[in-house]
Amino acid sequence: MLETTLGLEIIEVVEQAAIASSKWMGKGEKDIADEVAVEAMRERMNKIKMRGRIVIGEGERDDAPMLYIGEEVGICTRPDAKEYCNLDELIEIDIAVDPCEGTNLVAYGQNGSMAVLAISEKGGLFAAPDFYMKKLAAPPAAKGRVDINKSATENLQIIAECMNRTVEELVVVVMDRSRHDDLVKEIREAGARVRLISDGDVSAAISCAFSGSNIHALMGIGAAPEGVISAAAMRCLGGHFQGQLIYDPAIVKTGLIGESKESNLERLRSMGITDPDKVYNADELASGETVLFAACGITPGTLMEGVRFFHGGARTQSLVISSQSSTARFVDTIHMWDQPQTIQLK
Ligand code: VTB
Repeated sequence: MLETTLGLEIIEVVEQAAIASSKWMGKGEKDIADEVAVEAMRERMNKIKMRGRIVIGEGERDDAPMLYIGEEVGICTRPDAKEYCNLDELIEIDIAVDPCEGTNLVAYGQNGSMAVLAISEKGGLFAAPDFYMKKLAAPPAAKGRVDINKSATENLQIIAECMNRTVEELVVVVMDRSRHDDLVKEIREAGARVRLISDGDVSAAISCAFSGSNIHALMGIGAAPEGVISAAAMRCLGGHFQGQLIYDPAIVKTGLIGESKESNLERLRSMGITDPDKVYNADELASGETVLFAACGITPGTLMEGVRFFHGGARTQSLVISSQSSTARFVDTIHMWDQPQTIQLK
């Protein structure tokens, strides 16, 4: 149901966010690149006949004017919804959004940014707190064989075995942060090669599920909300994804989490997370019966092209993944605003 009613619409949602953001590519203004993506995503979402609720968004209501956690989106959430929607037949859906995943990448014109979202029925996506998450992503062949509790060395040996190759033939993506110094050292000593990225671990995680991407694992700590979005795609693609919340400021000192471990644990408890050390699998982070994922490249990346403008229009590439139809569709769209002079075939 979700896919048939929302399929094309959610492509437009990510396309519009990507186009808006890409106008700010290379301008050194990461906040604006984000803001315009949020605005475009929200505007397009509110034209869809649905009753949606943001479960992962731009932050808590007080800090985020738009697409805040708990915000209702879609025509059928309007006070006059009766006029437009058959409220009896309506399914309520939960939405996780990251309108500009990799704001720095956009601001500095670097590869790997995208507009992305995941959708499921109400309760189908883990409402991850704004914490960090230790992540392990690996190709479908290694699913359930690798384990976040094993060492990087062991996991690399398992991936190599499952893929019938040597550890030297593997590439691991790690975010370029000092917290990963030991991890990077271990991966190199094990014989694998490392791709350090400055941002954008959603794209890196999902790339593990596609052979030909030349990315065989994502290891290390990134943000938890991005982990849920990655898990939604990996669940549909049959790739391996595990995540474990990080709440100890001794492990991650910057950013989202507070200064004291105790207060962080308290915050998690208040959100109903009783086992803070739990390792979540992809199908626990995205547990709904139906899961839909859509992303559109802002700058070029491993999975998708970035937005390309031409006189009178633009061309985008998106990836839409559905658990319902078991499909991963690459959608190449030409957006014609004025009468275009030429439309290129490829
Ligand atoms: C992480 C990563 C994201 O930002 O959230 C990162 O998951 C921020 O990490 O993909 P730090 O706080 O360590 O800088 C992204 O790279 C982009 O949103």
